[in-house]
Amino acid sequence: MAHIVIIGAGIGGMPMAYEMKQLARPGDEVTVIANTATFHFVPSNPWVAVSWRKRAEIELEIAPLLAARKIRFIQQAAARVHPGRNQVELADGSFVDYDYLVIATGPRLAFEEIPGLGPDGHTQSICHVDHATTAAGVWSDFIADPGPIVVGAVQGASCFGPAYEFAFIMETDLRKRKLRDRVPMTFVTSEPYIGHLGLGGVGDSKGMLESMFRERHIKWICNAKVTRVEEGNMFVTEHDDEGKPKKEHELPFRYSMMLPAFKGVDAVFGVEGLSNPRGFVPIDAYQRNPAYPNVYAIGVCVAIPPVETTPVPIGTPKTGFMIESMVTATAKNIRAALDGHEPGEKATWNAVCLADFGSSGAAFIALPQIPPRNVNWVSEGKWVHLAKVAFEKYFMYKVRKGKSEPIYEKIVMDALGVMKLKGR
Ligand code: FAD
Ligand code: DCQ
Repeated sequence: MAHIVIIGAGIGGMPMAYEMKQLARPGDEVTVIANTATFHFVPSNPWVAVSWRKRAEIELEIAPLLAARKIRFIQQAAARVHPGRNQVELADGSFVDYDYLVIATGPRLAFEEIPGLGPDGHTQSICHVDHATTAAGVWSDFIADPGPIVVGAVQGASCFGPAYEFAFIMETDLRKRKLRDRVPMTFVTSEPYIGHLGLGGVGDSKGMLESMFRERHIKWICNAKVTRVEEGNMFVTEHDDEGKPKKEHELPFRYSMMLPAFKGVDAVFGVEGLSNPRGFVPIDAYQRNPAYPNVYAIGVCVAIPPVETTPVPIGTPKTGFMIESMVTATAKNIRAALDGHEPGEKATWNAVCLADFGSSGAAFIALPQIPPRNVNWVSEGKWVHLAKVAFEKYFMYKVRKGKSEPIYEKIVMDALGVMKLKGR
C-alpha cells in the first residue's frame, strides 16, 4: 500500500487531498502537511483588506475537515524535501516517508527583493489573510485621515489581477464614503501596458482597463521597477520599450499595496533537480517533476515560462481554474501509477477568472494561455461581482463538504467549452 503526501492546504492542496483520497485504493494513506491550522480562500483577501469580509467568513479549520475523510494532517511546516530518499523533513526535525509527493505550497512572497516593500516595510499586502487583516486595520486609520494611494505590482510579479481588483475595490470603498475627492490614486506596474496581466492581454483588456482607470481618475505608470520604498514615499524607475530607464518617479503615498514577485518556498529552494533558480518546481505534461517522477507539483509553486518577453521581466499568472485542472490531472496520474500504468491526464492551462471591481467586475477566458488563442474573451459588468461572491460561497461550501467537483460544476464548465483535461 502507498503513502501519498501533499504539502500545502490552500486553493490547490485541499481539493488535492479530497480528490486523491477518493481516487486512492482503500489501503493507501493520504497525508497533508501544512504550516497553518486553517484554509483560507485567497481570492477574497482584497475584501478582507477593506473590511467587506471578516477573515472568519473565508477561513476554515483544516483538522476536522481532513479527519472526517480519514486524511492524516500534520500541522507543521515542511522544512526540506529530500527527493533522493523520498522523505519530507519537518520543522521539528522529524521525517515523513512518502511513495508519492504532491507539492502545493503556493508562493513565497519575495518582499525582500525591494528595500522597504511589504508588511515589514511600508506597503501593505493582500496575498495572505494575515496580511489582509493587518491591511484592514491600516485602511481604517487611512479612512480617518486620507491621502494619496499607490497600488500595483512590482517587477518580477506574475499575479496582476488582484492589483487591479484592489485598486477598484479601494476606489469603490472611497466613493461610498464620499472620500474619493481627497485621494489621488496611481497604479504602478511592471506590465508593458495596462491590462497585459502577464498574459499578453485577454480580449481587449488593455482598452477596457485603461478606460476604467480614466473614468475613475486613476493614473498609471507601466514598465515600472520599484527601486525602494520609504515611509510614505515610493521610488520608481519607468522604462522604455527597450527596457532602458526612461524616467525617475518619487511617489508620495499615505496608503500603498503592491503585489510582490513570487518565488518557490524554502523547502524546495535549491534542491538539485527539484526546483529552478527561482525555486519553482519544473513539471512534465503530467504534473511530474522530470528529475523525480514520483514528485508532482500543482498551483503557484509550478514553474511555467512567461508568455512573452517584456521590457521589465514579469511572470505568468496561475489562476484557480488552471490549478483545479492540475489537481484533477495529478490525482488521476497518481492513481494510474498506483495501478502500474503510465500517466494519461494532462491539465489544460487555460486562464478562466473572475476579477472583482467592487460593484462590477470582469470575467476573463483565455484558451489557450499563450496567444494567438481560440477563445480570447473579457466582459465587464455587475454580474461578475455577483458571480464572484457566489463563487466564493460555492468554493467554501466545497471545501467544507470535502467535495471536489460536483457534477453540476462539470456541466456548467463543459457547456462553456472550458475543458480542464485535454482531449475530453
Ligand atoms: P495557496 O493557496 O497559497 O496555498 C499554499 C498552501 O501551502 C498554504 O496552505 C500554505 O500555508 C502552505 N505552505 C506553504 N509553505 C509551506 C511549507 N513549507 N510547509 C507546509 N505548508 C506550506 N486566482 C483566480 O483564479 N481567481 C482569483 O480571483 C484570484 N485571486 C487572487 C487574489 C490574490 C490576492 C492572490 C495572491 C491570488 C489570487 N489568485 C486568483 C491566484 C491563485 O488562485 C491563488 O494564488 C491561489 O491561492 C494559489 O493556490 P495554491 O494552492 O498554489 O497556493
Ligand atoms: O478556483 C477558482 C477560483 O478560486 C481560486 C477563482 O477565483 C475566484 C475563479 O475565478 C476558479 C475555478 C475560478 C474561475 C471561476 C469561473 C466560474 C465560471 C465563470 C463563467 C464566466 C463566463 C460566462
